[in-house]
Formats: sequence, structure tokens, C-alpha cells
Amino acid sequence: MQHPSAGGREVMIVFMGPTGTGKSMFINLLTKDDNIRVGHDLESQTIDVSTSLWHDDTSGLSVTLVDTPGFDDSRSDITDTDILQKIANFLQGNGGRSINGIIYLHRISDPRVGGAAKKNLRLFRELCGDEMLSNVRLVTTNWNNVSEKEGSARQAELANRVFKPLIDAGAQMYRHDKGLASAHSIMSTLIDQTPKTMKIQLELYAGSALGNTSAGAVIIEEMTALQRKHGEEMEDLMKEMQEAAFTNDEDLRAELVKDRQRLEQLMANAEEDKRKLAKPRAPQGSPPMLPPRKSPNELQKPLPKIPQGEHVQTWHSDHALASHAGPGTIYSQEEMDPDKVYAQRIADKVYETKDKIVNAYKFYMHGSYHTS
Ligand SMILES: Nc1nc2c(ncn2[C@@H]2O[C@H](COP(=O)(O)OP(=O)(O)OP(=O)(O)O)[C@@H](O)[C@H]2O)c(=O)[nH]1
Ligand SMILES: [Mg+2]
Repeated sequence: MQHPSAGGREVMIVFMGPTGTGKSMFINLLTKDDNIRVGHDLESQTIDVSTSLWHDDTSGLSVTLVDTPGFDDSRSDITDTDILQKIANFLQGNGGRSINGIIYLHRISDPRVGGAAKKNLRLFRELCGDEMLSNVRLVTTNWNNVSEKEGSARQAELANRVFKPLIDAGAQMYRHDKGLASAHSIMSTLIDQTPKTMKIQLELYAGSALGNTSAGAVIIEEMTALQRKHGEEMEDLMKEMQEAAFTNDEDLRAELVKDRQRLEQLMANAEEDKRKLAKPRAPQGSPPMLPPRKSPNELQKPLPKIPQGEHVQTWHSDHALASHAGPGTIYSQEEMDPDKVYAQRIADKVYETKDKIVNAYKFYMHGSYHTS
């Protein structure tokens, strides 16, 4: 049966998370799409962003499922920058289409949240942005590889630590037991979500080079630390080579030359990645969905005044200055001016949401809003 709201509605769900967490398998379970390749071991399988269509019999909706590769250092042929570029190309080429949900997968069988999982989560947060988190489901997989007791303890630990900031901002945590019923029930929590725009979509539309997006900045930071490490390794290697030059050990010298070539290659790759990240991106597709633009008349309207009498309490409880102004503090007439108090509160909000305001301003200057 067709869902009452199904008519012409496009639904898109994106799958993200470290390699080997079961993104492709989840999609495969729903779509039976053989083009979505599931890995056979911990080696990463998906190297491109791909989409497949799933028809949800319950809602009558056709849902686009987006498979993405995890950020993974173990691959020599594809770097984090390449993956970010692929994700960005997809999201931008997607015509700024907003997203109903993101399923972020995590293996419950991992005894601890290691470096790769932490990096993926950090990049995920930057790609997604806080606004999107109410449309995010943090899904744990591989439950058949842990005892219930162990799994539950890890689940609680995740909810109280690494996933806590995301949950506090609206993300929800679910278990997926590899079965169709659990996949359907997780999907049903997202199908009707109001579509939202990911932070990176807004950043790209505002004209940022990849390196200037929040996720790009994380990659640059990681790369800079790695380059420093490579530099130190190279210094050590050169010393070893100088010492080896005085020996007759041909094998050692050959080994050191190989090491140097490997390091030189890694250093060249990092430079190449930095160039890719700094490259300006041509605008593509239409702008991401934004709230309707306010009419010029509406923008000219004066700010509403707060009612007389309320401002004194507001000043005490809300304002930063309240911390060094006790309840008995006598304010001058000027400080108590309700308009000023109100203006200060607005200014505080502006600083809080500085990024959003800057982006909104850029969109306003572009003058082309895409409304739904
Ligand atoms: N035991 C168990 N194995 C799983 C589960 N989900 C996935 N797997 C296995 O984990 C391996 C990797 O699964 P994929 O679906 O390819 O993982 P992915 O997240 O798409 O990984 P990349 O494409 O590399 O980013 C495969 O061998 C799956 O059979 C699960 O819930 N339980
Ligand atoms: Mg995959």
C-alpha cells in the first residue's frame, strides 16, 4: 500500500562508518543488489560511493541507499583525501539533495574504539554537522561475535563515552543483528524524518575548497602529524645509511634504500593530497535545500521588544556578566535598558552560531535559494 505521504517523495539514506562494519552487507540485505560488494574479511571492499534503490513495501516509498567507503589507512592505493573527495563529489553532484537519514555503523565485537574507529567518527561528525544528528542512527553490528553480556557492556560504554556527544545532540543508537527485521525497524525510524543538509554540503556550496571544509581540516591535521613523523623517520634512516656506507653489508644497504623509497613515496603522496585539498572546486548542481528566504520587508522589521519587567531577571540569569554581578547589584539606567539586554542576548546567539550565520549570509548573497 502507498504511504499517504509517499507521492513523489524522494528518500535518501546514507551509510557511513569504518571499513568492515557491515555497511554494504546492510544495504545488500535490503536490496539484494549484487553490485554492492560485501567484503570477506577485514580488508576494505568498497572504494567508491554507490547508490542502490530499495522499495520499502511498508511505506510504498523508493529509497535511495548510498554506500560509502570507510576512511582506512590500510589501503596504499586510496587515501583519506581520495575518500573525502569521492564523498564530496557524490554529495555535490547529487544536486544538493538533502538526506533523510545517516546510518553510522560500528562493530560491537571490537574490544575498544581504536585509532581507525576514532578517526572515522571524528570525520563523520565534521561531515555531518550537529544539525543533522537527529537524523543519525548509530548502529552496532557483529553481535553474533560477542556474548550478550560483553556486547551490552560495550554498548553502554559507547553510549556513555564516544557516542555521548552525538546522542546528546539527537542521534539514536540501535542494534543490528544481521536480520531483515532489525534492518527494517532501523530504516522505519528514518523514512519519515524531515530531510536535512549535511554540513559538508553547505560548506561546498559556499565555495570551500575541500581543505577548508571541517572534515578536510581534520584530514590536513592528521596528515601534518604524519608528515612530521615521516620527516623524523627519514632523518633516522639517513643516519643509518651513512653508517651502513662504511660496512660491506650489501643486503642492509639494499634494505635501507627500499625503506627510503617507501618513505619518499609516502611524503610525495601527502604533498599530492594537500594539493588536492587546496584545489578550488567548481560549483556543481543546485544549492542545498534551505529554509524559505525572508522577504526584504520582513528583514526590515524591528526586533520585538521584551516586555517591561522581564529584563532584570533575564540579565541576572542569562547574561555572562551575571557571573560577577550578584543579585543585589544595582545597575545603571543604561545597563538596564531592555533593548540593550535583548540586543546583547542576540549578539551572544550570533557568536554561538557564527558559522551558520556566515554560511547563511553567503547563500543570501548568492541570492538563489532552493525551497521545498
Ligand atoms: N558476524 C558478522 N559479520 C558481519 C556483520 N556485518 C558484516 N559482517 C561481515 O563483515 C565483513 C565486511 O562487511 P561489509 O559489509 O563489506 O563491510 P563495509 O562496512 O561495507 O566495509 P568497506 O566496504 O570496506 O567500508 C563481511 O565479511 C561481512 O560478512 C555482522 O553483523 N555480523
Ligand atoms: Mg562496503
